[in-house]
Parts: sequence; structure tokens; C-alpha cells
Amino acid sequence: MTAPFDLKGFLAQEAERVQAALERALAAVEGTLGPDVAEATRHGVLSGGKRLRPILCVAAYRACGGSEGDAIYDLAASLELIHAYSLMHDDLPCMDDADLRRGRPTTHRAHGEDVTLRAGAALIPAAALQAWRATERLGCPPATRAEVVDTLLTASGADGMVGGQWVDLEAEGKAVTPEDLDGLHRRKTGALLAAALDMGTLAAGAPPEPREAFHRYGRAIGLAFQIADDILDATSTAATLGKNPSDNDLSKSTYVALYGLAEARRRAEGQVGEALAAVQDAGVAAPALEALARYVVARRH
Ligand code: GRG
Repeated sequence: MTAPFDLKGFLAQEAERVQAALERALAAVEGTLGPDVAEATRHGVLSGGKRLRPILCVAAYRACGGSEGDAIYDLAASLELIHAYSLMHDDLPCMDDADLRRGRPTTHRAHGEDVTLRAGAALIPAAALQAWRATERLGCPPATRAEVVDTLLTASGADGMVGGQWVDLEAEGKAVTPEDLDGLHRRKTGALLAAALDMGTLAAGAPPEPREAFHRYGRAIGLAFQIADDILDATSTAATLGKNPSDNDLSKSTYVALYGLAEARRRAEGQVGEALAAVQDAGVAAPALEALARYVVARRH
């Protein structure tokens, strides 16, 4: 009998390696930022978090036979740099005006709004460079290097995260259709999660079938992740989640508001089922990705 997958140990070990890669990434750019922006950047990037996007990227890479050490974490860190900037800017007064993130004061509350704006903006090209240089260390061919960076930036941009955020802000206080809500979250949250899988499989030089299957996995957990986020937002506290304000405070449309708790849970589980089926379709052993798909909806924060 095979031993059950040790998700807790896996997440702790992977988060440590991601943290080390992020420390390397920041050391490479800090000299150009100036002390105040560098401090704000460290606050936004190194203040914990689940590190889910980089962990997914490395897991997909390994499932497809990738065997490099630090360089794949350096590539994965590029996703976290984008994620960190998006949270720093999302919390600003012109967007969510948030006080608390990851159980700590938000970056602008600790370091000021103008400095946080600059720190976040500097992280966008830093992430692209980070991905470009990491793919060289991974020994990827030029076309793959270009595709990896293209994937990261497309997912981060107007047709991905930034566009989804824009639609989300415009939808505050308005009723949205189920299709609109799916579309918004596929862009705002799902695009970067799916890119994590795509970047991992591309870096491993995987053939089209597993790449396509893991892409489907990424899309499914992207939606599952957001539905779970809405459920947590409706059922948990700021102290447990480590963040405020809630979606309700912001008059956001959520899966819970649209479908009710029970149906939202059923939909999240349905997406996890699709992700697990995609792993089977990939035709490679991926116990970490199976465990991560379940974790996306079972997590407490
Ligand atoms: C100017 C319109 C415009 C956009 C700028 C701010 C921004 C770009 C995008 C925001 C995108 C955003 C806030 C997406 C939310 C994604 C999400 C569910 C975040 C929470 O992710 P977790 O739970 O966080 O992985 P941790 O803390 O664990 O890293």
C-alpha cells in the first residue's frame, strides 16, 4: 500500500524553498529601488502567504519529469512577484482600501501609499526579467523561454488578472450573471493559477497531451479556489483569514451570494473533480497536484 501524501510537510518544505528563491529575487533588484521602496517590496513579497502559485508551478514541472533544483524555484518565484504586486495594489485606498493582509498591516499602511505604488509597479518588469533569466538557467530553448514569459505576462495583463480586477471593481454594488462571475474570476484569479501550471510544464519540455491536461487542471482549480475564497469570506473571520475588508463590506458579487453556501460548495467540489480527472488524463503520476487540488477547497485561509 502506498503511504498517504504528506501535504502539510510538502507545503512547509516547498514554501521554504519558494521563500529562499524570493530572497534571491529581491536581492537582485533591491539595489535599484532605493531603501524605502526596497523595504516596502520586502514587506509585500516576503510576508508569508500560501505560495500556492509557485508551488503549483514546481509540482507541474516535476510531474512532467523536470529535475532541476533552485532554477525552477527561481522561475516559480516570478509568479509570486506578480501575485505580491497585485495584492499590494489591490489593498490601496483607490481599490479595496484594506488595513490587514496575511495577518499584518497592508504594505501601504506600513510604508505609505506612494512608496507602495512604486514598489508594486517595479515588481511587474522584475517578474518578467526573473522568468526570462530563470528559463536560461533551466536550459530551456529560446522558443520555450519566450513562451514561458509570454504565458506569465498574458495571464497578468488586460486579458487576465488586470482585466478581471477591472471588471470586478466596476461590478461592485451591481448584480452580475453567473456567466459574468465565472468570466471575471477566470481572469482575475484563474489566469495566474493556470499560468503556474503552464509555465511548469513548458519549462519541463512536456509534450502537448500532459500540457493540455495540466492546463485544464489549472483552469479548474482556479475557479475552485475563487469559490472557496468566497465561502471562506462568508463563513470565517478577519482574524482567521488575516485580511479585511470582506467582500460583503465591498458590495462584491460572490458565488455564495449568487448560489447560496450549499450550491457554492457543490460547485467548488465539482471543479476539484475536474482537476483530478485532468491529472488522470495527463497520464503521469502527480500525487502533489492531486493533493493540492483538494487543498484548494479544504484550506482555512
Ligand atoms: C489597476 C485594474 C487594475 C489592476 C491592477 C490590483 C490588481 C492589478 C489585481 C488584483 C488581482 C487580485 C487581488 C486577485 C485576487 C487573487 C486572490 C484570490 C488573492 C488571494 O490569493 P491567496 O489566497 O493569497 O493565494 P496568499 O496570501 O496566500 O498569497
